[in-house]
Amino acid sequence: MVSKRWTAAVLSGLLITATLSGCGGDDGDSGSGGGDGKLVLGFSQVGAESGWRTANTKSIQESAASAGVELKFSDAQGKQENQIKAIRNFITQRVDVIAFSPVVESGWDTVLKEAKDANIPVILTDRAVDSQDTSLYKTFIGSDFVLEGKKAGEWLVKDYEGKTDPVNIVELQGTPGAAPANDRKAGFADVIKADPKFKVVASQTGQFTRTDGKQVMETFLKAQPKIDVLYAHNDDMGLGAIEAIEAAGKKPGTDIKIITVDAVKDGMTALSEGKINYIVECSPLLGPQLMDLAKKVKAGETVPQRVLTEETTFTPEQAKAVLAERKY
Ligand code: GZL
Repeated sequence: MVSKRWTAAVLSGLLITATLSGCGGDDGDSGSGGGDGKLVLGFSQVGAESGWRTANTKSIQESAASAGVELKFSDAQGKQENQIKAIRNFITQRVDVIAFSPVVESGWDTVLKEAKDANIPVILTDRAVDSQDTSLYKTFIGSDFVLEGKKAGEWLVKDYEGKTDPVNIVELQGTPGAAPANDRKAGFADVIKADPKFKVVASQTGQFTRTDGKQVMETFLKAQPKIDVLYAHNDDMGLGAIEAIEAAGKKPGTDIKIITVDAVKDGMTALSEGKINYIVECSPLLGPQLMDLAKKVKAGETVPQRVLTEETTFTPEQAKAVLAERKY
């Protein structure tokens, strides 16, 4: 007959073991650590709005697999409330590290404080947040969107050097409130303000999607008597706009010059065909660096507050030369 005392001793022993095993991986931090000692990374992705996003998701998923990281991946379908929910789930699941691409810049302090209080480090990827408290995240890996906007503006200024006629520009903005939309707009405006011939006659969001880019360009074409240039905050909106321009019987890249950002395959193809005149690259291939940063953060190593991604620009001739080898 098993004594009550023996049963109580066994049960309390099991309880202690269970509690200890839930306390963290090899360095005893707060994260759960995968059952097999793998780093567990919770990632909240914006959605699947563009070719860039699809390539970014692929890079993260493939890099996690090759780095032996257990990835818990959540697609927010473009909604901040879904990202906040996902981050809270990751906290409940006691993942080792949380990473996310914030769909918009504002409204993150509360949930980031919850992660900090749970002692779970956070990494920002791709897009920034406007939190004043930079202790809420360990590092931000992504592009300089203001510089991307400036590069777009500098090409336009050079392309119209010596000309004096007014240049009417329409702008397809990214998602309202998103860092790339805010910053690409600011960088571009900052450069073209130097010459009064440049005038942004219409600027509206195309939500970074091809469909919305086409619809908004249709309204621009109906409303504007003369459009010389389209500046689209990403390739996908530019590609949608090309459909609208061609449907209106105009030649994209010739009747209306087009500048976009990203340099995804479809954009680079249109560039090589002369339908787009200039593309500013924004690399989505953040996966390998993210996995490296996550491992360092979990191990308690110091990481840079800001990790800038390397990127360049392309003309049609340059696109033709590299198109075959492009990874996304
Ligand atoms: C930029 C990224 C943007 C891309 C768009 O880093 O956040 O979101 O430029 C994507 O194509 O939708």
